[in-house]
Amino acid sequence: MPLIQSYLEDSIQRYRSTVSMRLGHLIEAMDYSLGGTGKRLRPLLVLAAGEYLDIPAQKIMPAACAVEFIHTYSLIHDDLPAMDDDDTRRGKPSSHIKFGEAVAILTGDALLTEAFGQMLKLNAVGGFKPERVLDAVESLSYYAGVHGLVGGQVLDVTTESDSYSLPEVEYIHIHKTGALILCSVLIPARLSGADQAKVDSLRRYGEAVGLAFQISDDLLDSDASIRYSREPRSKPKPSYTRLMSPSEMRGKLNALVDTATRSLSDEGKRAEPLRAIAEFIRNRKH
Ligand code: GRG
Repeated sequence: MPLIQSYLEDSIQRYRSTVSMRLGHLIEAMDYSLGGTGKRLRPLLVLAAGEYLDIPAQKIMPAACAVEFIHTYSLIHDDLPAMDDDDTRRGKPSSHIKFGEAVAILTGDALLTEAFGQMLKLNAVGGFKPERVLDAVESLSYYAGVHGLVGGQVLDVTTESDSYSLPEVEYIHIHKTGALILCSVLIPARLSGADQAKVDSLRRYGEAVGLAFQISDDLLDSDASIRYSREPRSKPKPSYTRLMSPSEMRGKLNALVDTATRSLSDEGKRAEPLRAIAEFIRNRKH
């Protein structure tokens, strides 16, 4: 965590020292939204998958930073009045409350764009071959874009139903929440050219913890099933809470975490950070 924090701070400092002073408020807004109570789950997954594949953390920090940039942009945009309309995020006023909607939208845009700039540093910082970096960039654009995060969010905000089915809810969550989590463990695999068995185990792990994380989020959020933002207020939103009792959700969460840890069962000590993250998701209180 201190490694991730200091890499993010250094990156912000580099933007600050290289842009015109007239853009200081953009960098301040990027810094502001990256800060606060963020758990850094996705960059931690990048480093943990790196450990699993024997990649030193220092070499993949730009990828860890890139997934946190994309996650943070998605939070900023999700909080906007046109989407979830949330006034607070990471324990403080949301970006659009603090900086206004236009700057918040552009701050999200900047983080999304700069995420790909960070990925391109993997050659110079990590010594990864350009073709491996391109493989990793391909994964990031796939899972952050139409086939992943953005696609899932579009379905989340445009699907209106009083009775979501379980497949509908899972489809949205696998894309909106799960895709970037899965991508975080696949990027190190693409960078290192890992063998198929390792890629398969990371994929099974990433898919399971991605969905487990959403269920844990719904369990912690007593308002998970209600859409407050748009009129009419209190519309149902796609959530496990509408379809399962808390104990059924807990059972599914446990099964997914077990699947995740089982997928790493032959891997010994190198898999410990990934196992610890899966257990954190099982037991999280925040
Ligand atoms: C705007 C394209 C776009 C996507 C938005 C992030 C998102 C998609 C929606 C947020 C709604 C939400 C609460 C989803 C549940 C899962 C989730 C992404 C929770 C927030 O992630 P954490 O808990 O946040 O990892 P921190 O702040 O700890 O990084």
